Amino acid sequence: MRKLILVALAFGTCVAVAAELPTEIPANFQLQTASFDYSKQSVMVPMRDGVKLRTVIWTPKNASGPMPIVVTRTPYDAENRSAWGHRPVSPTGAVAIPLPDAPLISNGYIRVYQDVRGKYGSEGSYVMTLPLRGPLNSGPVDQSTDAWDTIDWLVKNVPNNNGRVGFIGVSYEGWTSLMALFGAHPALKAVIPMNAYVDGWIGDDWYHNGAFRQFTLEYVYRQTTVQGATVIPLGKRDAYSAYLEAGSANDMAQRYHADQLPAWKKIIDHPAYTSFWQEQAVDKLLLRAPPKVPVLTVQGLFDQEDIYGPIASYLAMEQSDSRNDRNYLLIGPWFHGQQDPWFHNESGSHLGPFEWGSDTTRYFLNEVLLPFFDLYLKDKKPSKPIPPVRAFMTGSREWRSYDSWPPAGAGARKLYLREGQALGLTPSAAKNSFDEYVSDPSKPVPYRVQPIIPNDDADTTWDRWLVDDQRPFGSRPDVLTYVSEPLTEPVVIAGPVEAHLKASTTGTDADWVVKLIDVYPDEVPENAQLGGYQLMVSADIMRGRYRESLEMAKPIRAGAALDYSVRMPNAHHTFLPGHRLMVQIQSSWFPLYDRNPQTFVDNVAYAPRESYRKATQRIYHDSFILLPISPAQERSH
Ligand code: PG9
Repeated sequence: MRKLILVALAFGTCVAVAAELPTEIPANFQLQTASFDYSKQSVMVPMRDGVKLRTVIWTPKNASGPMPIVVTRTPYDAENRSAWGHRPVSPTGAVAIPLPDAPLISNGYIRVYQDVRGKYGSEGSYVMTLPLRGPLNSGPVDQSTDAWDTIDWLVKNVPNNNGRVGFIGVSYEGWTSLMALFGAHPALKAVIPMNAYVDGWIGDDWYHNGAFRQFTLEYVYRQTTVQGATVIPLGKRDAYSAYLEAGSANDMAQRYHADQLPAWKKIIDHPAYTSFWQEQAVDKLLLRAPPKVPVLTVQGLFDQEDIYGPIASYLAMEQSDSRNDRNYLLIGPWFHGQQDPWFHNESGSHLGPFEWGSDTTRYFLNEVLLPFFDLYLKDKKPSKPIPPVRAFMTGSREWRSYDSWPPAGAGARKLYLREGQALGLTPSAAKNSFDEYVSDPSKPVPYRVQPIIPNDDADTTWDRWLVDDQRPFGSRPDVLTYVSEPLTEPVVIAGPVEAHLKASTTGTDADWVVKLIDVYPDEVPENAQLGGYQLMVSADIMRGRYRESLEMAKPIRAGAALDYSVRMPNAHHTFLPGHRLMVQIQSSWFPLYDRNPQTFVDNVAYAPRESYRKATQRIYHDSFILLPISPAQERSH
């Protein structure tokens, strides 16, 4: 604070002079840490190319012997990532550290977070999901070498460690965890990739079956305009109207200069499943270089960002797990990362209006995560053997254990779309019968009820959208709805769902969206909100131009009835008696996915305004959904 002091000068005049009192903030305040049950330090760890990565290390003080180290490598700020919202500084590590880590810090683990190169406190260049060294990366380093160098430094420099290291992380961090498996350091003994990004084209963040997820614009902008993070100045409360006004995905990016961002360009300039995507698909890489380290993969059934990758990478690793004792899978009823409360601070007892009957997050942390790390990082035998697969079943709301995924005995059963908007186990007798709708790109089907709040707005509910009630959409004239009779017996599905459509369009390109829905009875006594609710159990989109080849787009023959297969996410669900099965079909899911102009253009992301045209779509009644019907025998132990 400024203070005026009157100074009398020799000539008797008075002049006002500004002087400052000393600041009350000490230059070097020493935090009282003597009573803390952990120590925390931030160090710069050198990589082989001289780049130093900021690394935050939490060490419990009261451990009885040498401790294992658990590492997360993140693009989301190691310092902030390792602080827990309600009491980031506390003498008790289990209070100060994010909840998922509390069991670790209280059970004698050293916990480490590191900024990946080029982000936040780390030096070096940032490349989004930097590919492994090879055809897509001619440099000397990648995330596998950074993981190796980090592990090497930690085991040599962190006092009182037991020489064993585990990796864990959600999404991008799940991907960096998987990267540590390639050419793994001998001290890496266990990895838990959660909701990991695995294949950006088939079914994770950027594309689903070739349809572009333009909603990722906010993410790319946030992560790649500055070394930290910043928010796109969208200027709209309803993303639907923002994207519709703009035009194509690239028109939208241009409005915010995001078309200058190299990561954005790279994604939209590789619209087909060419070597660019195939060479970095982690499941394919794992098939080529099977890991020897035990891995526990975590998949969310309602993961709105990476619903494909985790099970895909689990299946790839399963190929080399000949004794079925090294490759584990956990499937929970979670949105993206819900089981890691740092991201959302939400309990795992519910999702939207769905109550699971127990806190599935606590179950994960205490019954799965800790026993897994204890076994492989401490040689501590679990009280019960760890089953290869544990999965929460939605509908019946229970945990089940299996030897493999999909569970043995699951058999594919065809569910046909029939006349009269019905579903049945036998195909329609009528030849060439169909239903049709007009898909109009100037009025695309919203993927949620408007206003669609942008992801970066504080009150976004993006993470819950996969459990939105589908009722508002079925009544649109551009959405076809097929529904079964009420079930008299439970129908259990466990595994991947696939739609086989026979369809035609009057355009030369088309998107096909298929939703498998559980329709609740009109009234649900224990939860009134669920009366008549339409819950998506598995749903996805495919871009028709990739019907014949994922690698090369081809125009669709207008008017021809052609076969399309739509790969859909895995489900683990019981349709209970009294419930009905429903299938909805439509040709847009906006603005999550960019609009298909319905006229073939080179790259949909740059479609000119005049290419967007209405088209009449027909769905023939020999179309069917392949359901992984399961006897779902629980493994006994
Ligand atoms: N789904 C986010 C992401 C992963 C990988 C690449 C880009 C984005 C994430 O939550 O980290």
